[in-house]
Amino acid sequence: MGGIFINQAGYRPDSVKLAVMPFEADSISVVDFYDNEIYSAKAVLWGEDKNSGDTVYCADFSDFKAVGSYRIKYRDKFSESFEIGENVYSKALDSVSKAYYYLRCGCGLTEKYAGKFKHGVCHNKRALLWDNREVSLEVSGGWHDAGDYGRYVTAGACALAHILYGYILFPKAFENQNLNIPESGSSLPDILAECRYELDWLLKMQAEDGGVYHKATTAHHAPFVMPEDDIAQMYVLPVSSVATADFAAVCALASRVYRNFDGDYADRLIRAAEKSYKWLENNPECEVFMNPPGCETGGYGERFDNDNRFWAAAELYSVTGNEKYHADLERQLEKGFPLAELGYASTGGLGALAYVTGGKGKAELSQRFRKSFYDEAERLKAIADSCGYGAAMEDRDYCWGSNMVLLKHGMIFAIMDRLYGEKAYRRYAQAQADVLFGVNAMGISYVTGIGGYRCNYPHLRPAYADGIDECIPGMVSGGPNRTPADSEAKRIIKAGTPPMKCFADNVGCYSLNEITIYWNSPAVFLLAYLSL
Ligand code: 9MR
Ligand code: ZN
Repeated sequence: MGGIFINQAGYRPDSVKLAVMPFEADSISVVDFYDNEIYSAKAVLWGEDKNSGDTVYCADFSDFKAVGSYRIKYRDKFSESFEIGENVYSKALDSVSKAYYYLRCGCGLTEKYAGKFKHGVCHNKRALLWDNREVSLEVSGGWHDAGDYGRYVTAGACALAHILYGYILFPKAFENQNLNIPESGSSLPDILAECRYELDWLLKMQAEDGGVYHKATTAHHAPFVMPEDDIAQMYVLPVSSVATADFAAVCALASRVYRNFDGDYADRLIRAAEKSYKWLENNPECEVFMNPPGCETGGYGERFDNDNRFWAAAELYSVTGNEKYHADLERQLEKGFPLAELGYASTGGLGALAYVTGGKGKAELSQRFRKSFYDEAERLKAIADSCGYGAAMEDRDYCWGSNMVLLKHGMIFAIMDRLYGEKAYRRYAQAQADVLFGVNAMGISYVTGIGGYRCNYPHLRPAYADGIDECIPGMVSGGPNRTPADSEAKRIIKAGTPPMKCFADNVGCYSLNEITIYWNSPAVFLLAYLSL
């Protein structure tokens, strides 16, 4: 890791470029492949950084713009190597996008598309309804959620939302993508073909009456075996109102996006969304999901569904313009929830995005959503300014999956620029990507396959069971967690460790180093923005 921290995914020629050092330095130089010093910049004391406990020095080498491959040097210390080039973020975008192909369930991964990470067909047997074992359902397909082989509706909807809103806002970033997936070369952009794989599974999770089953998993997490070797019985767990609302929202969103490519598919999606919305109307009470006794896979528990119902109403309004949905979303808004949250557990910001990208919004509400994004961006900017590494992360943000928080904050900055022309936030969006790719107190790139010093041993079953030392690329690790929750992490992370250092690239540490589809997806969004 060298001790000089830079963005190991690289920089575009015009990017802001900062090297950060947790030691005293008064200058740095940029060196080429032969270690010739070809540029130098001043390093200055930034100060004490609270979340890392480091005394941090910074050097700004933004004015160095020559395309090429370099390292940063100070005396006998070097950074990892990095590139300067126009396409560095499109390459990173391709990598985090391709990750979804590697997570496909219900099919085999062939050598043609997966290379050495190929594997056999998995999880394609019929699943039993948890509550009535006489009924079996065909729910194969979709993406494995994470390090485990479960498939969860709210998690899937959240991942799809980040990617599809990213597509709506930055279509050009995806135009020439070649992900080398079976659908490559069709009329559909590769990213949309990949998302369709998940959407087709989601559609199977809708019950006859429009309610949507919460998840399809085995009763317990599989041991660390390849997906095709996980042959335990699969179950479909009960309907929840959060899953149903998220399903309605994301199917409506997808109908907007796929309309331009495949009218029949778009029709199918909007019909499915409307059917689930009817279920929500008929079931106004919040039906939370809790694991029934005997089922120990992820719960994705949420206590309220107003934000989910709001998102569904906002998306259906954006697609149909039907005033009924507008009245509903206004009614949900009265319940009060954050309007700039973009996660699976709090979807108010996704509803706001649905509304403002739909083009049908009313001025007063559009203003309100703009203000909520703006207030959040200003709050986060102040936090980033008070971090030596530029992370818009408070102490409490270093939770399970903290890289999702980091990237969602990057999304807020990107939204401010893209939707409202507030260009000054770009450097803050860039800074969150810098942190992800190495400008952090561990000096590590949290994305597998990217950077010389990077995560390589995430809690990801096939990555372990395949016996290949090199990890499947493009996977975003959960990141530092100041309250380690698994026994391995509790053993490794000593009490009093600063939040930004509560991390270990260790396969056993699922509360620090797992991967999930909804930690990759905000990276898709942010990198799409940064690539343009
Ligand atoms: O991402 C989830 C995290 O926010 C929770 O704190 C954690 C404990 O409930 O669960 C995480 O979700 C896991 C899910 O339940 C099952 N698949 C793997 C997910 C990532 O660890
Ligand atoms: Zn599978």
